[in-house]
Amino acid sequence: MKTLLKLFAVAAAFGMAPAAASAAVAPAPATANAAAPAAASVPAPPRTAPTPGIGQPTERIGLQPQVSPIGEEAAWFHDIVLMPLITAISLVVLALLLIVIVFYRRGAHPTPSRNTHNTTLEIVWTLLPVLILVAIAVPSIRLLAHQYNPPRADLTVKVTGNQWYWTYEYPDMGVQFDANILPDDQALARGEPRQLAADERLVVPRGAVVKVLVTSNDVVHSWGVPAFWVKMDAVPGRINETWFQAERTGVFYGVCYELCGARHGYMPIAVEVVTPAQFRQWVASRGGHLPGAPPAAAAVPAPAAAAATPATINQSATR
Ligand SMILES: [Cu+2]
Repeated sequence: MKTLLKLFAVAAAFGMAPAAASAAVAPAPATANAAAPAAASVPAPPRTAPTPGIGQPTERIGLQPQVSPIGEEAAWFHDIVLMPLITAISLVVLALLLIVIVFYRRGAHPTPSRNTHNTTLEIVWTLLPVLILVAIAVPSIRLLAHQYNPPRADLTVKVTGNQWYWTYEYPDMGVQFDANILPDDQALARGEPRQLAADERLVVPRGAVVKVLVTSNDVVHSWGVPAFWVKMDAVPGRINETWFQAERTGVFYGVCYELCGARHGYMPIAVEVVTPAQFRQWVASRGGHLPGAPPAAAAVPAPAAAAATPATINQSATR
């Protein structure tokens, strides 16, 4: 008995019994120690999977579903104003042609009219096209005005075209990376469309007004995303500006829209729209910092970073 007690005391002194007990209850201490250095670098939020039929071309006829206010206005202009008008004009012209072909052919109408002037008719066919053009001009110019009068930007992104990949930079956040096309097998393995998937995505928060500065390092490229109704030439030696505001989360694809060389068709654009919290986590995972926050914020886990930073991003999220 004495020896047993002695043995137990020795074991306790070496911390064997408590250690075994805690290991049995919770293996956490060991993993916690291992995870401690990793906590400094924030893990990236999980990659969003694309939504079928959204943000990528499908077999449907018409524009891609629009997810920005400008896109919705432009789609309305296209679907409600332009397409019906074009269809109506085409049908009227076709009907006039058919009437002439059927009723005014030589067989049916052997003696042609000698009339050369008809004032009423001339006024009508001059005035009618003018009125139609004015009717188109009003929503058209209004759309242009909205496009070129952006709201205050919540976020600035610089996009640089290269032969044949894109460089993305968040100048206010200290984040920069290149985006290359994903090979077909990798794209399909990730559930992404081939030729449109990129190894790196431009990540932006939902609802934020994103100012996009577009330039090029070599030849003229063009950066655009159809679902946002945004497209801008990337011209070497010049910085063009455009903007978009994505109203829903998801992945939205585009391509280079300017013939720029042999691999022009292989520089896709993938934009991932995430929630503001996920965006903060993503910025931290890239070692970046939100505007106004010290660069050290990169070392702070996401929830703390979220609490510490004012809501400079995505103030217009409620729109
Ligand atoms: Cu290009």
